[in-house]
Amino acid sequence: MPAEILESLKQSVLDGAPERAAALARRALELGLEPLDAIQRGFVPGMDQIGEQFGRREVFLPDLVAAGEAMKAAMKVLEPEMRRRGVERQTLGRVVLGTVRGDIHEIGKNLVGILLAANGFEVFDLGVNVDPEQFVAKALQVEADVVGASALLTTTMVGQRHLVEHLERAGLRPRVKVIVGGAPVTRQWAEGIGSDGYGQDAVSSVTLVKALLNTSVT
Ligand code: B1M
Repeated sequence: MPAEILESLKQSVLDGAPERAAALARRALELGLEPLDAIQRGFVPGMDQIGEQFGRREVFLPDLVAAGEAMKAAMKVLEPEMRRRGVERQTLGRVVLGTVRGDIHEIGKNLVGILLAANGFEVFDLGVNVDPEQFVAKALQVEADVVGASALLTTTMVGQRHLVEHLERAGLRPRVKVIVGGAPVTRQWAEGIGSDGYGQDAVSSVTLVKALLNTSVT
């Protein structure tokens, strides 16, 4: 694994440089890096570092915005490649995804969606700032097997609890499974709100959804 390219991917996020991030993502593919490795071992450490700096007030909101833009530019390059490499197969199940109300963080949720799609699930991504009612309406409309809610803020995690409650009221539980994830979310929280599972990261979320739907875990 060429350490320099991973370091430069990370640096492009820290510098909030979307064009450089996209160019480096292309370079990483040319060098034979797996797109997921480029994300998880290059760009995400940059996001984690800028997040920590923001927490310590060493950088400010515009820096966070710029880092997010850089990561999104890189994802635009890597996403089609991940989809292309996903094996074509019959649909394993339907998953409705979104980030809960009041929360506009989308990068982790997008990654979960991309990997689920690449692994044979049909994904309906409602985007960010999604009301529980919207999740329920979409789940009914597409006859979802799983609804997944992302939350990145401690203040918006409660939206995941609301989602479980709304699905129960709509009579969709326990048939429709609920998974939750996001940086502040824990397994304990996931269990406490009555969801069916905690997705720690995008890769384990695929395993989780497969296990919940009793499809073969690969
Ligand atoms: Co924000 N932000 N942010 N931010 N931001 C965090 C989350 C924060 C931890 C930074 C910090 O202070 N250290 C902090 C939250 C503190 C807290 O509540 N615990 C924070 C804050 C405070 C804020 C604002 C309130 C700042 C302000 O305005 N003063 C504001 C809130 C806006 C809002 O939502 N209402 C805000 C805004 C933003 C930007 C818009 C600038 C930008 C988002 C851009 C975008 O998404 N388009 C942003 C960013 C980039 C971050 C950090 C730096 C990075 C998040 C990210 O994309 N990580 C973040 C710090 C951090 O998390 N390290 C931070 C990369 C991504 C791949 O990882 O999202 O964790 P992650 O997803 C992982 C797993 O969590 C999991 O799988 C993913 C892939 O492995 N996962 C799931 C996620 N969702 C899942 C769902 C699942 C399963 C697994 O099933 C459904």
